[in-house]
Amino acid sequence: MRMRPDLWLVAILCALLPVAAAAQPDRRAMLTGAELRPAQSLDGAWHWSIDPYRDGIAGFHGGPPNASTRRWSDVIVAEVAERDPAALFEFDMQRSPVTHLPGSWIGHAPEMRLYQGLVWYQRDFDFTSAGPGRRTYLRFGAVDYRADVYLNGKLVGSHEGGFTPFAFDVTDLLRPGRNQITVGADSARTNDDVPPPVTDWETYGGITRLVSLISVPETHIEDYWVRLTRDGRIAATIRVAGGGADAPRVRIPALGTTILLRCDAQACTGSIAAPRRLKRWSPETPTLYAVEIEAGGDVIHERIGFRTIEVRGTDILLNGKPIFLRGISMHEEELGSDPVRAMTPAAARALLTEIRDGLNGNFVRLAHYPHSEVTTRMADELGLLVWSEVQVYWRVNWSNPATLATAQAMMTETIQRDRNRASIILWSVANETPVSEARNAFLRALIGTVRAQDDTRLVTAALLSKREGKVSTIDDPLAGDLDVLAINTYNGWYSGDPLASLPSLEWRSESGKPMIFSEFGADAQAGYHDAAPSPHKFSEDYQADYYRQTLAMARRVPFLRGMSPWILKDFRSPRRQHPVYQQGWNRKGLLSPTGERKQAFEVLAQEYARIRDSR
Ligand code: GCB
Repeated sequence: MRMRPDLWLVAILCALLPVAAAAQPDRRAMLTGAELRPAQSLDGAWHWSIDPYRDGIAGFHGGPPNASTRRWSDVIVAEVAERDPAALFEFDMQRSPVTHLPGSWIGHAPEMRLYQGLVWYQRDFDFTSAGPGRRTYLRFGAVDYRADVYLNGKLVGSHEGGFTPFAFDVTDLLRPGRNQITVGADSARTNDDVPPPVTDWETYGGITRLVSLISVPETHIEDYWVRLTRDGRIAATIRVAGGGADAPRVRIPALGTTILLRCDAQACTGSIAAPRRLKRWSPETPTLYAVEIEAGGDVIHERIGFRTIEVRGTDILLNGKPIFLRGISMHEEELGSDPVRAMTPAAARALLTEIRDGLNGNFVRLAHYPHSEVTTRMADELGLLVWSEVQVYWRVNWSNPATLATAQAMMTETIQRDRNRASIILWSVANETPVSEARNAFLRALIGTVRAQDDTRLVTAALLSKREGKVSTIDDPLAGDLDVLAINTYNGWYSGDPLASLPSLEWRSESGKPMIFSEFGADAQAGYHDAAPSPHKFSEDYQADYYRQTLAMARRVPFLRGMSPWILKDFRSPRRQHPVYQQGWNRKGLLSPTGERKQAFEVLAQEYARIRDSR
């Protein structure tokens, strides 16, 4: 039987496709500090169109997509259709609805509220040459979960992960005048992805952080890290792209200090003894220094704080002094009845100020994935210590090397983006992951990734504990690999323990390491008061009493060095469907979605004032 000529063509194209993919230039770049560079913002109005069957990615028999469904084609559909009566298009991005980015698609239209899958975005922009000897990068703060990026009809590259930045060198793809950018954002995930499909938070698919075009000199700073080491030196490491740079250096004008760097094939490094007049960053004095990082003709203007963090026995030492972490956990969700995960500086400031000034806190756990750079920079400025974590949550596919590689890439992108932030003291590799050999090996490899890239911070993970009667122990074999142990515990909420019995619960640990309660909490519907002697679950009274009793328990744990109860604000979670109390929200917030304080807020605030004043 003879094959139809058009199918031959498809077969040949399919055979060539892997070769074409392999021949794609690798345009990826880290571009640390990208948000500090002058940029052409591509935020604002974008067209969007759903593609639930992914017709824009592949034809329905596999193979390349049909021209009639290829959303990323460099055409103006209406013009082509006008000229050619036989032209067939089953999309028209330029006439599709418009939304304002960044922000998840759950806010685009009511029917998008629970959409999971592929959404196409497109916009035009004008570009005038960046000038000779310059490179231009297209940079995204985050696209949740997978992104395929096309410029003027060509695939530029892809990214997976949802919460970390990525940039592509698009110098040779830009044209003077009108350019067209198309992004396929796909939120669907499997157990091979990180996080897996089942979590306890909203997915917030889409382009959720800033999009920009950044032009830099041919020789430019790709990555930099300036920090105070535990032996009292200000050290700098920078990586330069685009050929050798003359005399790379780091200047801190307020200290009258210049660090001259020497380069080898990998990086340029240098250090000096920290000057005596250096004011160390701390929650009480969050001093940030203007720092200029220079290589060749490229300069980055940073603001960096200097502090040390280490562990001695069961103590956590900040700048050499024991510290207790008075914290709270937080999801990336702005205050308001209809959040779309658009974290502006004002939104981050409002949340973090409630922690610092409202709760008398000095610490925030940014759960369960890397939060926006806006938030970590705001924490630097406001003086909040930060726990930063990657979304290795509950059950990912521990035995799949590709899943591990994804988690390692996320960790690397997070560390490279944020290791200049003094506020971040803890990298967390996982949350509530059930113990198994495969899981232990996976997490040990991930801990190795962290330690290889940052020897100035502490490594932790939120672990499960074992309870027998009134005694809880930490029997997780990972404890030996971590600097700080962290425990999520919900006695009195998920267990039937009467609240009055909580203070008599005991905690034991053989590890000799500091422990923090990374979570405890109870749901309360703001405004539901139940003054009965035994208030019901979901009332503010129950939550407040739960806090009183759990805090009484915490006071008796000798090796406890901090806590980040669950959670600052109610957050969207599709698994929470009690029609009276939850309506799609996890109600363990101390604040309602719009920021009203529940009774328990004051209970925790008083405890933190007591701890602060007793030290
Ligand atoms: C946990 C999880 C967190 C959940 C929380 C809860 O242990 O780490 O993601 O939201 O419990 O409310 O059940």
